[in-house]
Amino acid sequence: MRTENAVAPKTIYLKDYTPAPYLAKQVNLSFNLLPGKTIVTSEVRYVKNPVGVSSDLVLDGEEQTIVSVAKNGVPLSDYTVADGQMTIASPGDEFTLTIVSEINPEANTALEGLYQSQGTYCTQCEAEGFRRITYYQDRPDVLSVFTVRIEADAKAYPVMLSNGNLQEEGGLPDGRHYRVWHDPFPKPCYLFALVAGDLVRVADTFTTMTGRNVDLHIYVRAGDEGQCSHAMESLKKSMKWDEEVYGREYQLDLFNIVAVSDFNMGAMENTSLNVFNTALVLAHQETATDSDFMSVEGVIGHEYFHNWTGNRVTCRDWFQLSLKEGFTVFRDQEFSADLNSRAVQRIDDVNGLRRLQFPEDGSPLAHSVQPDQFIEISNFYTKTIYDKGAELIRMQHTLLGPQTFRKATDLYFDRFDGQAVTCDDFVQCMAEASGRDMTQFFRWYKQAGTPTLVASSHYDAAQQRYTLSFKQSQPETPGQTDKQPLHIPIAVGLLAADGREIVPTQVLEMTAREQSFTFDGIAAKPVPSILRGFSAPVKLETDLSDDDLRLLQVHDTDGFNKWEAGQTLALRTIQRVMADPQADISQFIADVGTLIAQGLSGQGDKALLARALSLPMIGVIGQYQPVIDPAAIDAARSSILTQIKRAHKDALAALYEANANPGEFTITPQAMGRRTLQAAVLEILTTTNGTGCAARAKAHYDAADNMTDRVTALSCLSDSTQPQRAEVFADFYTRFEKYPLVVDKWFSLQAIANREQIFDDLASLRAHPDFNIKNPNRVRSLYSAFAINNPVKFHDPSGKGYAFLRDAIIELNSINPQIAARLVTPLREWKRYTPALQAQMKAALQAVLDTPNLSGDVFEVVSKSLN
Ligand code: 0A1
Ligand code: ZN
Repeated sequence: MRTENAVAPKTIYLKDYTPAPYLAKQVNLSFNLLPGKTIVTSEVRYVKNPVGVSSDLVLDGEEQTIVSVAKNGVPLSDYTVADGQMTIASPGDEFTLTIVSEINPEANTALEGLYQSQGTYCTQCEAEGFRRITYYQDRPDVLSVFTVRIEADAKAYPVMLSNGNLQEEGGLPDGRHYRVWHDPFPKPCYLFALVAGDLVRVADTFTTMTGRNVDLHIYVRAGDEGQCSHAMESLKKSMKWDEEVYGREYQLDLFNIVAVSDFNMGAMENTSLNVFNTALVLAHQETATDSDFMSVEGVIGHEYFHNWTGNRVTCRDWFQLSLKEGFTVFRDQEFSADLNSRAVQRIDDVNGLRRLQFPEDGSPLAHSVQPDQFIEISNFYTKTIYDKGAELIRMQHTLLGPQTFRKATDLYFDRFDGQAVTCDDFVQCMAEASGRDMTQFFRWYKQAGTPTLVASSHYDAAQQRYTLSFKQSQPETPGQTDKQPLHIPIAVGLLAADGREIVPTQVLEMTAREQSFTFDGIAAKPVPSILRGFSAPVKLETDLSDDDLRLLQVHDTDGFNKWEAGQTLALRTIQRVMADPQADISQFIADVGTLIAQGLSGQGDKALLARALSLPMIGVIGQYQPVIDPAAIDAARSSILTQIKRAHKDALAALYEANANPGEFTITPQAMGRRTLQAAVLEILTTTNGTGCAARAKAHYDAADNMTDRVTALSCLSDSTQPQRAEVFADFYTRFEKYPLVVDKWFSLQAIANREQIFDDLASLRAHPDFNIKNPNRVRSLYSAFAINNPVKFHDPSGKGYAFLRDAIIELNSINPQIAARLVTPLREWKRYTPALQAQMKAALQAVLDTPNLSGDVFEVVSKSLN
């Protein structure tokens, strides 16, 4: 018996890809789940790959004890095990390999492979978790048919699930039972899943476009079954949407979702057995906010859409991760846009991109959407792979137009169903279906960094000709200094001085470093609306005047750019106040008054108005500063909010009242719009933190009949020094202490407080009996909430914020390396901050790097950050 554990960090390169030496024809797995140890028997029929370049079979395996190895039923000792791999030299053209090994799911705190969450066995195999279950070629281009037998105690584990269809079940001696599952569709091992536990089932059905009935089952812990209806409705909507928009039908007769409390990410698309973080399944008005409801809908959609984009067509290697993730994010964004408000969805998606992906793209960890190298693939589940990847798909959709894009995706699914392919294959389908040359476009996949697009304009009255000129440039990023110009779709419309649209949206295609586009027959100097719908993920700089922006803010027909014009005005105002705290910003304050008046007239979309009334967040503003100083941004932002409140107090109070809770809870876009508008108004009204503010926020809490309103009140009180703060937080805890997802909110809402005693608060939250370092949701609710959503105190000049995070990273390094590595995120952008902050952030990173026994995950992000 031998055990293999630590594996030294090693860089893997895309250029080194070679096909797998052996194909796996059939995989039979058998799990004997016993307390303290699980025995895994894997029997695989291997056939030599005709295009393989080596004749040695190399299997990946970690964190397990090998009990026996046999070839064609005969014990085999002629193998070597080193560095997480078992090598069998030239085993032959076709043979069956049987490996018995022992694993310990109960002791697995990394939550990769087979582990337990509150007594339920579950798996997480993407990206490289399967190797913690058994020795196998753990790579996405080895596809096989899986048959899985599970055996366990019948009382403790009445539910036992795996992928595909139930083939056989029965009782066994000693109170045990077994089930056999068979998935007829070949799949890579990262899509394998197993669940065993004492769970309750919520059931429904869906009839597909060809009239087949699919059973839909959601499994949760007893007591949570009343919180599944939104997830179930979202699943049915997703299945229908994929049929209508992409012509994609579900292929099996059963679709299972299981919710677990301990999960490193949001959810996982294992074929017909999705495993979800409870946070993305459970939703009820009393415990979930509107934004939770939206996330559940989006993520249920996301995982379901992976059935085609990820599972039926999968990735050749992990450098192609965005092939499935970028496309699937684009699909879930469009699904949410179709179901709710397209403009609101786009605003929120772009805000997220700017706040989280742009900083990544400007950091030492900047990487391209199809990276060339990595050490630990789990570090590459990034905003760049997911969200910038989605922008790349969106640009192709824009360039081709919806019909041709659909032709291209049909071609993609037809050609590659059942195969493991590359991003290049995807773009090739776009090229073939449209007859376009996409070679230059592909640079978007290879070049990291957020491009800057500078626009200027010229009007020639004599010729009645308007010219828009653009310059594109790209920053240097690690390992990439010589960037080539990109193919950028720039959606543009023109407005006349009276606000009429004189040229409707056109997509200009920029391919050179500098390029001009002319519009003829333009009778007077127009105002351009540039980059409508945020048609490319760039930083746009224009020569528009404040008056031009004001015109767009009122008249633009593009909902995104209408909002964007207001945000640009707000950004300019914040910059003015940062340069001179006494600056005259009366025009801006008056413009906000116009928006409030518009709200009082009852006109317009409330969700859009709420977003128009919200100043850009500190993280977004920072992206436009050459050197980021969060405290200075916050001071300017607060001063503007105070001026808005002083100038418009009565109108704001009236707008608040006009949008009071009508007493009947729904989650329609209109109802959510009303709540979010009321919240935006309350945020301004409570900005000065006096007794009146606290009383107002407490009244909002007392009147609440749903979690959205409660969270609104708590976030308005969180910075407060008034006595109501403690009262409301205490009441909230007492009411919801039995609901872990709500207790997460209780932690977060305190961690984001911008107030003097925050470091004492953080220490007591860390010491609170409900804090559990092994539960990723709880870790995120304290540490990520603080480090990402409390920029002022995280970047406190004392360095205490960095030290708080540093200690958690070091502690988690040995418990859950994936989560530890993810916590490093806010530190890696250290070079963008003021010199004093930089030095402290760097020191925190160095302290982590100096920690003995650093995991590959943490080593990679910390060492690259310090480069
Ligand atoms: N493919 C999943 C994300 C995912 C990735 C890795 C995981 O392991 C910790 C879990 C989930 C998705 O895109 O939803
Ligand atoms: Zn995904």
